[in-house]
Amino acid sequence: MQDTTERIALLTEEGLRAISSAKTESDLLDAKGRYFGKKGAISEFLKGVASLAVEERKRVGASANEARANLEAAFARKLEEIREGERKAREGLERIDVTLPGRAPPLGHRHPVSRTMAEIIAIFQRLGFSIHGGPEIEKDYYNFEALNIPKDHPARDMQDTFYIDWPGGDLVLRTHTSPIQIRAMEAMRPPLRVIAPGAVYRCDSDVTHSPMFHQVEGFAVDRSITMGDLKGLLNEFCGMMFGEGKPLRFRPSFFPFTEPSAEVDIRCVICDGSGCRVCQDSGWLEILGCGMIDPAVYGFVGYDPEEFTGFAFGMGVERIAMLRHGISDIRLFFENDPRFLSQF
Ligand code: 2NL
Repeated sequence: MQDTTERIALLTEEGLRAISSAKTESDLLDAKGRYFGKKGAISEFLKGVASLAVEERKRVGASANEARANLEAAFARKLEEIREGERKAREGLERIDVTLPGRAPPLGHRHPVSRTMAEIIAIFQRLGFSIHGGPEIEKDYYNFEALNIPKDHPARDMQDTFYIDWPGGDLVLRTHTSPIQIRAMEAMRPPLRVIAPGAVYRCDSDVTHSPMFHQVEGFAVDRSITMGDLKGLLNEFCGMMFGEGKPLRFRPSFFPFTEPSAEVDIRCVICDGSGCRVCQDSGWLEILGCGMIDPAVYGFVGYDPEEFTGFAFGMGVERIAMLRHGISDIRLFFENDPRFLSQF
């Protein structure tokens, strides 16, 4: 029976060695299966001692149980050791370096068209003008009729204006911000100095035209306002917008709502007059239209044209932003590509 005890001691020794050399949890479970699991070597060995005498069987059984308990304890210790090792390794990998600088979220800024518009508005505010707004869906009356734009004018064509299909209403998307100014005149008496900024809509789309764009218009009405006041104001505005002393010129033009009318050019911001592609070798860039308010307009708002005179002007904001930054395609403003927008 010495044999039996020796055999158990041998199996225990082998089992302990397998446990101590295990590197992973699965190595460990492997060792358990082989030596002291349900079908392990010790259990198999015990099956073979059923034929022994009772006393003998008790001794062998006790010795086998003790061996199993030792192996279980070694197994539990090793399991904890392996798990602790894995925990440490994971902590090393996942360690957070709190001294690293944080990732700054990319900082946005205002759109170049919004910025240009805000600058134009700020200049006229300093010059004593107050800001007015109005609806973008406008009555035909305010957008055309009260501005002395006749029924057969091309601007009224379906080709040029977005008409709103709405029962009973002669509604359009405003094609300029002038209707804001008609509404202001209707609501208030002179003396008035008003600017009207906002989005406007025209059925037009190419490199220099977008179906939605922005305008700033302005007007002043008082007793004995002259074309001289208009020229002085716009000279001041161009100096503040494009640099003091910027040369400008007035060219005769036509608008249905002003008489006389003029277009204003500034010395080319690219070539300063020597001639380039942007100014088409003229040395000048058109930046706005203006004129003395036509007496017919006063008829619509109930002002006495014998008592009051006034001027008005209008400019496209995108056009001014394009000239200032040398941008050749208006559509870039509305694609919202950060590679474009981040440059301004
Ligand atoms: C342009 C030209 C202009 C006006 C707008 C105006 C408004 C009223 C009465 C008279 Cl209520 N005039 N606005 C006058 C002349 C020119 O705009 O080229 N805009 C982009």
